[in-house]
Amino acid sequence: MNIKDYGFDFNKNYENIGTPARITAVHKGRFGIVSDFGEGYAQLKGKEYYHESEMFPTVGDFVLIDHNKDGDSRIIKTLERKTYFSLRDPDKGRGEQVVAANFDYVFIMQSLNHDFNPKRLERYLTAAAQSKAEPVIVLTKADLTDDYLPYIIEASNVAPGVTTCIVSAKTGYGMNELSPYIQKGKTLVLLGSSGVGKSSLINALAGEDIMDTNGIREDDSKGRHTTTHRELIMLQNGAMIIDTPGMRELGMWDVTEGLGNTFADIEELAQHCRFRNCRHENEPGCAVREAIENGTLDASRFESYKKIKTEAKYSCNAADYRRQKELFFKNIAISERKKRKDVY
Ligand SMILES: Nc1nc2c(ncn2[C@@H]2O[C@H](COP(=O)(O)OP(=O)(O)OP(=O)(O)O)[C@@H](O)[C@H]2O)c(=O)[nH]1
Ligand SMILES: [Mg+2]
Repeated sequence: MNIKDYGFDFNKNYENIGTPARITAVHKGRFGIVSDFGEGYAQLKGKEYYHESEMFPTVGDFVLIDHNKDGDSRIIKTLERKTYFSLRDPDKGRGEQVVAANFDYVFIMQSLNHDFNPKRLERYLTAAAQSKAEPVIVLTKADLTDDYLPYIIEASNVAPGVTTCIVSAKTGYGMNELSPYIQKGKTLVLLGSSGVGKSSLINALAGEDIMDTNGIREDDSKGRHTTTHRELIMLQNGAMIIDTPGMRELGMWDVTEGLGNTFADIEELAQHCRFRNCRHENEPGCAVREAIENGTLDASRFESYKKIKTEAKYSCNAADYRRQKELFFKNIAISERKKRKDVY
């Protein structure tokens, strides 16, 4: 096994710090890893992570470890991320959760039944745009409908220029459309609600049942939250896929940058408003309102933009709040340690 096969391509020589590894799974307090020593488990080295505020690793991260052949290795350092995807962490209230890192493509998945929802698609796209990786819309369970066209039209309205693939893991329909993304050394992350068929897609690509899957509720097509932790899997051809649990709610996190890509048309229009701080409400010379009135901009699309922008603002403030809080407690810990040192 060679860590380069897992996409490790840092130029820097880390030999005197530790062994490079990639995080393949995140469990409670323990991480699945691969390195030149093979597969194993690792835990965080307390000093670096709890006192020197190293970035907590997530699935897909490249890290440096102190290899231990007899038990769990120690993770010393998280290396810089090329791409990452983060959400507001529902367990931590306002905390940020980095869902996955260092992927080349984001598969935004919805199924062609009750799950299809253009508004949700818009929200995922915004977060994907912020990740800096290439988004691909994957509409699953093609075998459940005879007419894909309305879905393709809706998806392309929300995401002009983003590739949409229609697939069925059950019949194999459209699976070859995904091959440009399933390439040796490349990593992709699957995002989508519970039950859309993320794990089933991996099984279909792998040609065997490596992931657990579960039936959805008949009445409303909701999934059963089968996948419970994030995991990176390498396929036979050397492509890597990160499976994620279905997310109940996609919170937005610091998405102001991503907004510009998904709503580029609105941001462009706003440049032509008479006032630079135009709120696009009742101001004279507002190019956005004018576009809505003459029908070139969809009013509901503008509503989504406003809503996401408000959430993003809230999230940015939340990030700031959390940083302040962490700093506060860190300072207390440092002064406590100093006091103890002084006493002894
Ligand atoms: N008809 C049909 N059913 C599918 C297809 N793909 C998956 N399913 C079914 O959808 C259900 C949910 O699939 P999973 O792969 O477990 O969904 P998931 O997105 O991984 O769900 P979570 O792990 O809960 O997030 C299972 O019963 C699958 O058999 C498909 O292409 N067609
Ligand atoms: Mg799953």
